[in-house]
Amino acid sequence: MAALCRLFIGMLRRMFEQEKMLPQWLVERVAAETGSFPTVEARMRLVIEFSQLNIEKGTGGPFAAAIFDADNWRLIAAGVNRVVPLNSSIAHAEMLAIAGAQQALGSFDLGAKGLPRCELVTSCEPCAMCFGAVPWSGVYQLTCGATALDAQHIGFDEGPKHPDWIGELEKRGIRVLTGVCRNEAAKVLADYHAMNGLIYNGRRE
Ligand code: AZG
Ligand code: ZN
Repeated sequence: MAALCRLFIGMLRRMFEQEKMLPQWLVERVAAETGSFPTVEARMRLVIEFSQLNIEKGTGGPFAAAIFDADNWRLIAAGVNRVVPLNSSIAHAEMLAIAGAQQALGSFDLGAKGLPRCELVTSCEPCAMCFGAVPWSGVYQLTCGATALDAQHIGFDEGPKHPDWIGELEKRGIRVLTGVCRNEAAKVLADYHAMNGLIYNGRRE
């Protein structure tokens, strides 16, 4: 009986922790998205919609990312920026999308044998931290919307990234596409700026 209670409490705790990591609206959307997104623009537009919803619903910053199965173009996992609500500087959209896909596929390596090829689609080019996470994630392709300059333009510090970051990823066998629906992605950043959204850089100026 005591063991059963512990199991139940553990399940409840895990459910609660999972809900905190991603907002409930996104958990529900990911579960409901069973369709295929065969064009890069369709995948990016879904991710941009998540970034817009994240600011409208007040659940975090103006960034979103998702992992797609490149064999059938279905959504595997998504993430939105949760730095402020989770009090966590590492809760960037890309990090949460990668972690979610690794949990969903049961592998720390999304490039492992037997898994589908995985594409990381992000509403904005990765910052220095997320750039570092990409080679370790096992994704085969990185697709970006807005540029790092678009994020810097509204005050975000995207960190000291390698000047040839695309070349560094390509050297490791990761294809990189940039500027997909850039204007639509950058508009979310501009909207966030216009509504006086918090710019949560780690250091005071
Ligand atoms: C960020 N840049 C990207 N690409 N994604 C996030 O979640 C960010 N948070 N701050 N800069
Ligand atoms: Zn980042």
